[in-house]
Amino acid sequence: NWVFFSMGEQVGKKYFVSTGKKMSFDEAKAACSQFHASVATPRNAEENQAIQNVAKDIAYLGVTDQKIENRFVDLKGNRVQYTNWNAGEPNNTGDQEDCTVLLTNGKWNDVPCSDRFLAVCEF
Ligand code: GN1
Ligand code: CA
Ligand code: CA
Repeated sequence: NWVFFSMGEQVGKKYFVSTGKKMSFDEAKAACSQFHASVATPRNAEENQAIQNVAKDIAYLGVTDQKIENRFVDLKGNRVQYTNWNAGEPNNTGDQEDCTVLLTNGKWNDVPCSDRFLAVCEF
């Protein structure tokens, strides 16, 4: 099952690319790891902007609060220092939003991990 990537953007040693189809967060992790990449985790405004540039629609980031509600961590479980939440987010709508997407305005929103979005991978 091939996943296609569009042209990416480089920031420092990181290279960001978007998947060309929508998928759940688990599928996003699998799609990125298939290429020895991981779901993108912006560490600063410059990386966030690059991810926004490559994502042509709302896209998953590698940021979750699946273990402890409202404690947002990266894929290694480390609490994220840089965040860029949209106004009113994270709001854990329906008590079931434990994954994070980058909106088209570059701001973040927490969403259900089963919902399907594009994903940005980082190499
Ligand atoms: C969306 O559609 P609604 O209002 O139940 C969004 C939430 C946001 C909310 C902001 C799946 O929820 O994450 O916090 O808008 N749900 C999804 O108003 O994107
Ligand atoms: Ca949550
Ligand atoms: Ca939300």
